[in-house]
Amino acid sequence: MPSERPIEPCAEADVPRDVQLELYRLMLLQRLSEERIMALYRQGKIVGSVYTGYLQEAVGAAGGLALGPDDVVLPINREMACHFARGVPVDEVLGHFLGRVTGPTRGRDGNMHFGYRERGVFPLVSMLGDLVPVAVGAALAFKRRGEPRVAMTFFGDGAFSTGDVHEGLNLAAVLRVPAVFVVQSNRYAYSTPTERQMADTDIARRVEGGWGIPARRVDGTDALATYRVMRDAVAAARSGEGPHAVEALTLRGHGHAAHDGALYVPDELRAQYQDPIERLALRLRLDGAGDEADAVRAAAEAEVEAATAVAEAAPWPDPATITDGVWAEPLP
Ligand SMILES: Cc1ncc(C[n+]2csc(CCOP(=O)(O)OP(=O)(O)O)c2C)c(N)n1
Repeated sequence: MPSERPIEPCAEADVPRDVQLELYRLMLLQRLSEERIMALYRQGKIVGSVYTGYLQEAVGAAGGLALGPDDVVLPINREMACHFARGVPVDEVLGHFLGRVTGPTRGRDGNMHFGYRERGVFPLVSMLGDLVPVAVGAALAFKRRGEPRVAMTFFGDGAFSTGDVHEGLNLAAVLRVPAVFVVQSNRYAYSTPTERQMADTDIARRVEGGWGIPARRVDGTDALATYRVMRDAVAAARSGEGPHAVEALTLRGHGHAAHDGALYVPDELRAQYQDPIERLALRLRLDGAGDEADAVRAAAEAEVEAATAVAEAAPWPDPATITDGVWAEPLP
């Protein structure tokens, strides 16, 4: 459970009301979809394991929303809201987890390893940090073609300790590509606290000092503040100022995955982090948009409910198609 303290609203910010409501909607879609996925997992309907972005929803929502329609995004497993920001239907995501043919991998995976090429969403690979060089490659292509497009990717504090991240950041800085790197500093990598896996936990300062990439730290539980920082980073990258980075300070609200009760997270630490969805809801209410926020919540609940029914009714893949999509050319 997050903090028992009275909810602190998001700080007032220069973010249009419709964008605030869209941030709220995207965070809710992630929260409600993941709650549903956890329930289906516990019912034995989803195999493997389940990872959530509980308490981190603002980061993926803000990043996804800060991008333009021609940009590309490379989310990992804590940023489901990014997919929704790109218009991915909820029933397809749920169908994917349930292994149904209607999901983006047509039943070949039941985890976050999926993308939507036509929507500019690159699929997750599980090797920590490996999406960073891929994002740099995409951004380099945009730069070489003279296209005003941006690539954004996400990684955790644990991934920040891998070599690929550093090679990717170095290349991005040298080539001044239009990329935005978002670090989800959520205090833990599995059960290892950040301060036990790196001597200097100020990742933004290290990115800026080490590679000369402008980097901003932001409270990742404040969706409006996070959105503003993302929006500025995307605009700067797009206008030819080279790569930018954002370090979002959050707490991984659940365990690493469904099997992990996160009993190693002390209550005092949990008390420092509030629910980003409740923080934005309170800001909207204080600003006189409580009814609109309630309507957004009701619509999101109805959407996830309906999407669950669609996904559970969807067919399984035909075993005869098992090799479809595995090779570029079908074998004779
Ligand atoms: C290169 C590599 N090493 C180890 C792992 C195993 N592994 C998966 S997730 C994880 C911890 C990730 O921590 P972090 O990057 O902070 O992300 P979080 O899970 O906290 O969101 C580890 C060590 C991996 N997937 N890839």
